[in-house]
Amino acid sequence: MPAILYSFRRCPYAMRARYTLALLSQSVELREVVLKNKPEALLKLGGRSTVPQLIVDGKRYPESFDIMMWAINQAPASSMSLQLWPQSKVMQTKIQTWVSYNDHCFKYWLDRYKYADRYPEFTEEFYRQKGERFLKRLDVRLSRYPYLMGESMTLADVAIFPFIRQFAGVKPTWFADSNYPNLKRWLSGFVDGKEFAAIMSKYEPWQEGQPTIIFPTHLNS
Ligand SMILES: N[C@@H](CCC(=O)N[C@@H](CS)C(=O)NCC(=O)O)C(=O)O
Repeated sequence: MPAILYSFRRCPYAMRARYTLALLSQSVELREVVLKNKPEALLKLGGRSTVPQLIVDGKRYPESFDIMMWAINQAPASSMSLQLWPQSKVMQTKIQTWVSYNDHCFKYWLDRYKYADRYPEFTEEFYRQKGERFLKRLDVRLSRYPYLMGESMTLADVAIFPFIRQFAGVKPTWFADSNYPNLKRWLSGFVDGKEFAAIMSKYEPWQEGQPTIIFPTHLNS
């Protein structure tokens, strides 16, 4: 039985998980979830019902980064898996530090910028400026290297780009006019690529008993 991935197309956590699975050609059964109407099969697992969630032989991975690591550990040692998750402990710690900053600090301001009307204590511009601190750091880093860790894409890039895409999407004109040339180049490399188009395919919400959808689709044949 394939591993089951509960996913939501537009969720940045789910995007990073799907992107990693696709890069490493790790196949899962994809179950598209509507957050307002989560399927019974997910709810009855109990506890957290956030997406993405991966279920493998009864073992549950409710954190997107753990799903990315599952994909790395499943994949045969290849140039892609070693590139995404280098063996150097120093590099691994650096990747985790960037991802952790994204998830725990940047995401906080991103939510407030995106939904400024729900957080009327401060203005949208205030929230955007808080988020821009991370954009600036990324832009400086990316002025020196094509990717966050250097010459090659790692899990740091894959984990973070969906959140920068979301930030850019709040006010696309503002982002287009902003002075983050390196960040824009890096983001375009992801969102204009064929891998991203492939992981953003649309599926109807999953229903019990429906035909299995294998993801990534290039593993269907
Ligand atoms: N720390 C989790 C966060 C996942 C998360 O918050 N997902 C959102 C969708 S983007 C969600 O499921 N929200 C619905 C809910 O909290 O019930 C991860 O890395 O996977």
